Amino acid sequence: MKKRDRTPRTYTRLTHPLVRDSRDEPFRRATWDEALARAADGFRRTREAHGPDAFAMLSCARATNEMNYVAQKFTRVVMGTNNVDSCNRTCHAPSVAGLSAAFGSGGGTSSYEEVEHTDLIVMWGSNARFAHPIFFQHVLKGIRNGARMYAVDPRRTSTAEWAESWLGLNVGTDIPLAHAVGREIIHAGLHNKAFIERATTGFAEYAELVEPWTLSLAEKVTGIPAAAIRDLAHAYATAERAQLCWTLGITEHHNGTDNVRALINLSLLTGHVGRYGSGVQPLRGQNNVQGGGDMGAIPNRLPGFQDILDAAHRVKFERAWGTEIPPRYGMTLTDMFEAMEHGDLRAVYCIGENPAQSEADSEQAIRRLAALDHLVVQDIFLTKTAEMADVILPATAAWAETDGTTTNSERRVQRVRAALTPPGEAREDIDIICEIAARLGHDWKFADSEAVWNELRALSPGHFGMTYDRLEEHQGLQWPCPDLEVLPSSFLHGRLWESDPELRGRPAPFGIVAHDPPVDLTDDAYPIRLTTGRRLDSYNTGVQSGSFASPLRRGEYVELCPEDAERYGVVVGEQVRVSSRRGTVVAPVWVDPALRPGLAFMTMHFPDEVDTNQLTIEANCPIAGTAEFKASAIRIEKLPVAAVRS
Ligand SMILES: Nc1nc2c(c(=O)[nH]1)N[C@H]1C(S)=C(S)[C@@H](COP(=O)(O)OP(=O)(O)OC[C@H]3O[C@@H](n4cnc5c(=O)[nH]c(N)nc54)[C@H](O)[C@@H]3O)O[C@H]1N2
Ligand SMILES: Nc1nc2c(c(=O)[nH]1)N[C@H]1C(S)=C(S)[C@@H](COP(=O)(O)OP(=O)(O)OC[C@H]3O[C@@H](n4cnc5c(=O)[nH]c(N)nc54)[C@H](O)[C@@H]3O)O[C@H]1N2
Ligand SMILES: [Mo]
Repeated sequence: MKKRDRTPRTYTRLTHPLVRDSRDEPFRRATWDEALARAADGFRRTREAHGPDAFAMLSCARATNEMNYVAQKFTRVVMGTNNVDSCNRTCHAPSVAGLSAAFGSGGGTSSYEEVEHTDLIVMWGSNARFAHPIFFQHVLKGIRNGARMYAVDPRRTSTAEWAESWLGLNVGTDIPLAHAVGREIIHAGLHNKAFIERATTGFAEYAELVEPWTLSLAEKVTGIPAAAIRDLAHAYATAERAQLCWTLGITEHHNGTDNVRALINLSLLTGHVGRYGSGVQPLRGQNNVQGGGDMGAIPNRLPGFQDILDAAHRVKFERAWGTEIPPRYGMTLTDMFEAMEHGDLRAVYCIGENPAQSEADSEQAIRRLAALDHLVVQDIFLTKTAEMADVILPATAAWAETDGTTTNSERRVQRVRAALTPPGEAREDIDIICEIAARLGHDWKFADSEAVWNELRALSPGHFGMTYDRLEEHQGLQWPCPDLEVLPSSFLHGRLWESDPELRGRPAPFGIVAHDPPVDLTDDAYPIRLTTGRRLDSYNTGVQSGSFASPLRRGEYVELCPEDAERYGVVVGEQVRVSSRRGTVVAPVWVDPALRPGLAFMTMHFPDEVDTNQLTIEANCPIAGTAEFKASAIRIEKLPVAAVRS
């Protein structure tokens, strides 16, 4: 077995542009002028030889709204394609798709503060204590104010420790659980008949759909005792106000959008939406992943979440930008990797994403990236993806070195400001994109980030009322904010409660979705269910957190419950071989009673030491394109003593 270097890799900031003439050569330092010209030339050549759709942009969910606006404008105006996407695809795209289908808008319905003033909080597939610690402070205040909390998670997480009841379900059985909760509510006569009648459609079909999901059948499929399911149903239906929050435990499945619909159904059944203190909340991942989508850095929406297929929207942007916009959706991140496989995608401009380590089945992802004709990476660190590039452009860090705005999960747009001096020759993301645009014949004059924001405001009605001055004055504003005087409501869809049908608008349809177990089945060869996720002390692919030297830094482990550790005869710290149908990694064991027999947990935080995504399966949600990071089948083997020593 190959000897492994386990010393943490150190990431230092990129300080000057790097280029190389061929992929076998090392990078050499270049002037900005040379690097920008090379980046632009490659894009021009690709477009001339293979057409606009051979290009794709990955836009940074950590950078500002203004940067995301400019990145999607570059894609649509300079390159002539809608192929722009970001890590939203790996994460909450199912939430956006599910919320849009139900309510016509992809945003979470409530504000953070509302969990402080609610009666019941359900944390469903969300470990907010680790992954959303600021939101979790509001949850704790809610609990102190008397709210009850339920947690639905295969692991007894740090979040679940705070709950009155933990429902430890089998991975991928959220639809059976949600349907059983729905059925129980209907059978107990606790559904909100007036709200259902007035504000929803499809109830009869929904009632029929959930009818087979008795408590005892759901207990068999989910592994949760029937009494606990019944208790959740009654608590949710009888609460005066209730907040249903979910994250990746729901979305990172091959049927993520269906999972989201199944949860939204419960809010429609009980009327827990569109009122202060009652709503549905996907807690978004990156600091500005909500804003990136709002700015149009997604393949199906123009800025302001305006549908590309709607001719009126296109015409508005075509006039403003002086260009034609292709009247079709572009490629999602998932489609892009598929298109690389077939040679249809030839050039990628990757800004602040690390797909070589964050995509499911990373060996396959790396092979596909390597086949590109032209890869430009613009980042603050030399990532694994950057190492594969032709041109590397050093950017400033949006959260500390750049002016602009970002938008959080409660749709609040807030100002960020440059507080630190960027290292070396690093330049702002927006400047770099504009320099490349200029070399391709588009000379945009943005004096500063506010000029970009004002262009967006003029084109997106929901942002029009948010001038920089007003954002400053109110410490951020939530969209939709169409008016320069009136302050926006803190929650969405109050309209559903209006008695006048005109004001009420489109009713919310129940989602008719069926249980569909994980694609990667466990069997005798791969008997363990692996789920992957996060820890409090590290961040995503570890680029921004992996290199810190601290006693808290544990590095990667494969976590097992005590019973399984005993069954495999392994102890804490012992190296094991972990294999899936895609690949094999070696990792030390951690034993944690928060897990249940047959379940293992790993993170994505230390891919330079243990590349967990070699194990995960690229089985995607057909609606949202999100991969099933939460359910792989693995086998664990003790290593022979000699292998451990090497
Ligand atoms: N400290 C820290 N915070 C972060 C990040 C980080 O890397 N580190 N990353 C940010 C990003 S990009 C995101 S998207 C968010 C993600 O935030 P979360 O989604 O809360 O984080 P995860 O740990 O990926 O997954 C949440 C939970 O889903 C559970 N789960 C797994 N399978 C299932 C299932 O089938 N059903 C249910 N109900 N639950 C299941 C897991 O056990 C896990 O506890 O965090 C953000 N915040
Ligand atoms: N196994 C497994 N894999 C997963 C997941 C999982 O739960 N399990 N979760 C998925 C999810 S939810 C996500 S969001 C993805 C995350 O996947 P990625 O977004 O690919 O990974 P990050 O590590 O967050 O990469 C962020 C990059 O942005 C750069 N950056 C930060 N700020 C700036 C800036 O201002 N400008 C520029 N130009 N660059 C900047 C950082 O240096 C870093 O290289 O991973 C996905 N992969
Ligand atoms: Mo994410």
